[in-house]
Amino acid sequence: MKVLLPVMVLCSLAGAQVLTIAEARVDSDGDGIPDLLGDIVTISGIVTCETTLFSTSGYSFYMQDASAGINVYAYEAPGNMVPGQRWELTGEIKAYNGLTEISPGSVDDYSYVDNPGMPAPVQLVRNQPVSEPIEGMLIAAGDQTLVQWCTVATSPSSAGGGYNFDVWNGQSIIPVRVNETTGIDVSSISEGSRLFLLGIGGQYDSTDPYDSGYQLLPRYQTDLILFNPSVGDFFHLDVEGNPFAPALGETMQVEYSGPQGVTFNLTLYDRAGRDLAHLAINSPAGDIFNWDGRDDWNEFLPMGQYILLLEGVSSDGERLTTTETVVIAAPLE
Ligand SMILES: [Ca+2]
Ligand SMILES: [Ca+2]
Repeated sequence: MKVLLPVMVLCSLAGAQVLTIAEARVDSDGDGIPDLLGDIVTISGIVTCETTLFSTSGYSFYMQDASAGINVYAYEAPGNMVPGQRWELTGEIKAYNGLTEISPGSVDDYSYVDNPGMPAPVQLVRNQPVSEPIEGMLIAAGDQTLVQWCTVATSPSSAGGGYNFDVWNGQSIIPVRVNETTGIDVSSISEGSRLFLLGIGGQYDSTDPYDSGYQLLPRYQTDLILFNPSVGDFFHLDVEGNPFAPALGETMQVEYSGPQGVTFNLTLYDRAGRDLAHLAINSPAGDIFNWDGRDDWNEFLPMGQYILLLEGVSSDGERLTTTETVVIAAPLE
């Protein structure tokens, strides 16, 4: 049964009912198509990028309120609209390859509200992908305060007027779509690069039921922060975030290094002395990385106590070793 929403009755130029953006983009039947498709609605939200940033002609940008975000796709937009401002606008709800849009007809459909500044990004937790509820919102992938970066899984490749690459957020892949119109230079990014990213949650899924193809859309060069940690040149092994529960997606940060010319082996042993995970093999340099608690067979290790052994061998054969105890914990109920 189709329920007639009161908004369609009340919606008029004088005092249109303002929907939250979540209400405007609601998909209660879960078919990947906004339930209000084709309806004219009024929303109020903060603009999170320049109005022409994602378009080659016309306007394509994003707005969000506390509830959700949405793409604004239009042939007209006010020239004085800038990121951080809140505007109210009226337009038709549309969908394009899974991306929910609102499409105002003319500049008369926009009105300035106030200037609260840019909203804080939605911070993805470790292993969290981009998904429908955060589509259209400003998102941070990789957490600078926790020093948990994303690792580039595939080097950028040129595609459809821009670049695509994937990053790992823990164990989840996040496709990153760099639009040519943003002018972002990806030449310093390659497989293995460590990144903290900001961007808008987007979707490009050409097939029903429109439940995949979520991506991150960086806006500016400064939305891609390369992380090149310094690990020093003294022989050391440090672990942080120990004990940890890999079953909850927790990771342990491991840092090791030593003087120039030393090659490193980093190996995890159980208490019976079996080597289970080779985390560095003849590595010519130190490193800092997040370990997800998997062994060489890509299986999560059972809870218990383990020994992490760092061996360094200098060019003249001198051998250095140090160890850390690692505890894999069970998830708390
Ligand atoms: Ca629907
Ligand atoms: Ca969608």
